[in-house]
Amino acid sequence: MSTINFAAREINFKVVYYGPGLSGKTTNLKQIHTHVPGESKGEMVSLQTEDERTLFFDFLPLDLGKVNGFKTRFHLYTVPGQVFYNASRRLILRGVDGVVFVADSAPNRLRANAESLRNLRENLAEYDLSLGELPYVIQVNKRDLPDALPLDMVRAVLDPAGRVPLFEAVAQSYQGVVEPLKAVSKLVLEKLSQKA
Ligand SMILES: Nc1nc2c(ncn2[C@@H]2O[C@H](COP(=O)(O)OP(=O)(O)OP(=O)(O)O)[C@@H](O)[C@H]2O)c(=O)[nH]1
Ligand SMILES: [Mg+2]
Repeated sequence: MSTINFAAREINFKVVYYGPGLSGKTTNLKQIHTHVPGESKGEMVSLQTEDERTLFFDFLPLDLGKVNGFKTRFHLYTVPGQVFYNASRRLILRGVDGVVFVADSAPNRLRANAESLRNLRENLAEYDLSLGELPYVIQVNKRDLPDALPLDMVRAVLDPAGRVPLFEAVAQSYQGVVEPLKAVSKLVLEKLSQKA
């Protein structure tokens, strides 16, 4: 749910990077943080385990320009992908405006992708939200893996109807990182203007 601060002429949005463990959600935020110019970004906060798995979330605030004189501030979050952190995942989805689903191209993660998507739907339902009504894009990450699954196979599992914008990525090389963020933020802004 976007919040508007009229005094500061600022609109805040929340975008959540969701997906199975180790699919590359944190890597997306790190890469964005590395490449975005200093004046557009705030501090990145990462709460992680000793082995760099996300424990609660990562957070990165980004300014993505002005709309009708209002500064648009996007709050990017990742969820912890490990199955047993579902309470955190659900909490992080509170007030979400848009979702980037980060899928893993590794053959042995096809099922984990599908399970994470099912878990996302379930957790959204707790807030009476559904993917059909939410700005939502898919990033198929780790396209550099020599045994990466064919894109069509990943799509068949995650979006059989072919309705969701889908982007290939090698997040650790910053390939395909900006496109899904741009696409989801555009959808979020469009949705806001429809409401206005
Ligand atoms: N080959 C390959 N490895 C990647 C890519 N992107 C990320 N990785 C690696 O995948 C591993 C997991 O990346 P993270 O970004 O920590 O994954 P995560 O989704 O945040 O994992 P959780 O926090 O446990 O949910 C790291 O070793 C990354 O370097 C990619 O495009 N290709
Ligand atoms: Mg992580």
